[in-house]
Amino acid sequence: MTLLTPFRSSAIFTLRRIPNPSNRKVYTSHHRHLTTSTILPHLQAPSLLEARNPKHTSLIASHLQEQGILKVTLGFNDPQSTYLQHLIDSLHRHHGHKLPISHSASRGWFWDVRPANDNFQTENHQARSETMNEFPWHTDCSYENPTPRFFALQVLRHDHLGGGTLSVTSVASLTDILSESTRRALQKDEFQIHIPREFVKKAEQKSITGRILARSQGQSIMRFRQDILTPLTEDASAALTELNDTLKKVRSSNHAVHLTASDLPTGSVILVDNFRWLHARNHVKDPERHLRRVRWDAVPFGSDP
Ligand SMILES: O=C(O)CCC(=O)C(=O)O
Ligand SMILES: [Fe+2]
Repeated sequence: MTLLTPFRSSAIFTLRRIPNPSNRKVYTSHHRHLTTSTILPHLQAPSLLEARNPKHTSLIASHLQEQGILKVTLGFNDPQSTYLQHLIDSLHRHHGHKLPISHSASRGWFWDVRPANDNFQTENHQARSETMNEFPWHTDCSYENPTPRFFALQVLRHDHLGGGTLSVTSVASLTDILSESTRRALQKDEFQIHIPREFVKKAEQKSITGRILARSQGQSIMRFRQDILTPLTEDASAALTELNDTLKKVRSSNHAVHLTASDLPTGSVILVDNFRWLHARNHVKDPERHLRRVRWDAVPFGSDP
């Protein structure tokens, strides 16, 4: 059985104040009282069978389409991420999502986000997701085109020492507070996006050039990671400065949702539209914190006006 329950946690007050990115009604009739404010949809998956249950997978697909973010609580142990494997396969078969790209033959679709001192998942290279560092606001794989539209994080062990809080902010609310000239400049192909060394696939291609902000299906979408961006014009540079200044303020504003370990405890999964939400995490304190990540449905950025 799939239950649609409001997100009950200490974060609910903050969550209620987040504008709905799609500005559309998000709940069915008996939940209509919730439509004026967006909260993180929360589903239960009592067993692995839910990942192939048409009702459950359709709800997931529609929440990803509408709010672009949701949480699922797994009612069973899933150390191999079989729920996400089956779920993404169902989204592919029945809802048109493209399958993930494998990281490697042995690890397949999945990547472990976990502090590591050795045994890195890329040979001889520690990825930033293998550190305890804070990650500033970003979208995943902004240097890739096509770019994965969705990602999910399964919490295998939450941070037991109070670190590793995941924050999210919607592109819709972010663009609302940017000036018109900045919005316009961010939509021009005047940004060089450097491909981090460990992700360069063709030696001759070390960067891509394009826009940071675009429209897709009537909504604002973004790809962004500050440390790999070079503006190519003065307008682009001024726009990037305004965007960075705005993002600095967002963390402590009511535009950001902060998901602590009590919001995303061990056994939860968060699924996110990587084009309509930016995310960040603060410093990890628990060296045993362990998330598993998967990204799927790679599509060209901004090709669908
Ligand atoms: O550790 C987290 O909470 C988020 C990790 C992340 O953003 C990433 O691996 O891209
Ligand atoms: Fe990320």
